[in-house]
Amino acid sequence: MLEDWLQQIEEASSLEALEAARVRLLGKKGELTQKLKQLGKLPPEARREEGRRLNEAKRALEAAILTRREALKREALGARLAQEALDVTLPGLAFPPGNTHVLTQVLAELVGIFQRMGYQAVLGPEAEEAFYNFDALNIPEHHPARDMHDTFWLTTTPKTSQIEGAKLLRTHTSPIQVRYMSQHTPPFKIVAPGKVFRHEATDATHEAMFHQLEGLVVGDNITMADLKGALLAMARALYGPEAKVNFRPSYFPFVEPGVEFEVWWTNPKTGKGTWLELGGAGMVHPEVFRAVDELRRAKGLAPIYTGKTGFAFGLGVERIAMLRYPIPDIRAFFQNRIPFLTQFRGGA
Ligand code: FA5
Repeated sequence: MLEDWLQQIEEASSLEALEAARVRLLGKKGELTQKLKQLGKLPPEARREEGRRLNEAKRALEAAILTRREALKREALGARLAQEALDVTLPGLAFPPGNTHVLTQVLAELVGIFQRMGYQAVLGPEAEEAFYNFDALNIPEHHPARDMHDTFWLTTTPKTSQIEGAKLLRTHTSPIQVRYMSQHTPPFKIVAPGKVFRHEATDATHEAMFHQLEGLVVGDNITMADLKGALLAMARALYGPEAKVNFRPSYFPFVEPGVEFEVWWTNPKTGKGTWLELGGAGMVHPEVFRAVDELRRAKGLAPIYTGKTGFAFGLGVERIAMLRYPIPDIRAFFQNRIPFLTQFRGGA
């Protein structure tokens, strides 16, 4: 009888089967338990003998179950280890390379074009003082651009830049002109890339946040011809040696004369050409030089800009990228959709 029971335990091929055998033999209604319960029905002599036998059998079974359980656990662990073994010769998981944002690529290309012409790249703050963004650029107090509807103000006292420290998110990169001139001596050539912010409704060609590249050249006898030469060189670098530039009279308070400049762009798909407006430009307004000298005086620096000449330009970077690829909707730049972003892997 015991032999048979021990065999059942030996033959249990899994932890579940072993548990089933334990219940079958030692559980509440198990075979051995039943026999123990029936001891009372035996005559006293036989009861003692049978009781001893059954208790020994019980201990033997319990020991056998414990041993078998350990063996089964070891087996299970061995099987799992074998299954999970690390094959170091398997090929690794593909890790797709990242890439810089298409606008970062275009900005780097633009800055590179001007650096090769001897320009230095500089940066200015995105949270700007109203004085630099407007007043020093000859944009007067009542100008509509200063309205709450057009500008993200960071202080509760908009428009009145007389109030010390009135701040806003810069609406263009032009304040860098004033910041740079107030600390540096001409002649110099600089470009300044960066984000700008306008409180306006967005559509396929307008965003509330976009990028500009500002340019400023100041020296003796700088003329409109120098401005035109610089922008033509940029257009050729961007669109090839056949590129053409056009200047249309326009108005910006901080330049005189002021222009909007366009490049002749041939759509690679249709082969058709059109004039495309890229940005504003012009000769630095004498009022800007005057404001800079006033600022320099206040800082204890020599007022050296009166009588200088210079040109400035500011162009929209999204516009250039949209034409290049082409990208039909400006909002695609900032939606962070992976399929859009990874199209520009070829770049820097
Ligand atoms: C300016 O911001 C002047 N500071 C440019 C300038 C600099 C003129 C130096 C003279 C001298 P404007 O507001 O036109 O100008 O903007 C310049 C370019 O930014 C536009 O030609 C356009 O390409 C781009 N731009 C303007 N508004 C948006 C917008 N909401 N979304 C995307 N691009 C815009």
